[in-house]
Amino acid sequence: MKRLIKACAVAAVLGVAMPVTAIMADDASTTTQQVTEKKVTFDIEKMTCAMCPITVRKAMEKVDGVLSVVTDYDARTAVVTFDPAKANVEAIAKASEDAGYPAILNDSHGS
Ligand SMILES: [Cu+2]
Repeated sequence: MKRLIKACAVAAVLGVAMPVTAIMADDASTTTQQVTEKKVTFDIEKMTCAMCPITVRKAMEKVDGVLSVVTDYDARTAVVTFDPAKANVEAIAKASEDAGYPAILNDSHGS
């Protein structure tokens, strides 16, 4: 009796695990195909008033290949989405620095 129950439990685990694996693999391939843009977060410590994030955003948006800039004044961050074929982290950080706001790449947010 006990053996039967064990076999059922194994089958149940396999039955659950297999579809999950399939879904994960599907997600991964979808993500890989869509990597035509990159998203990075910069820490911009010098943002000291409500106007600063706007200045930073405008400076970063001028960089060719930058698709979107979302600045967060409270967190002192700028989340930048860009086309890696046209723009790069260095160019975006420099644009911000030139505007008076040195931007430091924040890796902890992932990409
Ligand atoms: Cu300001």
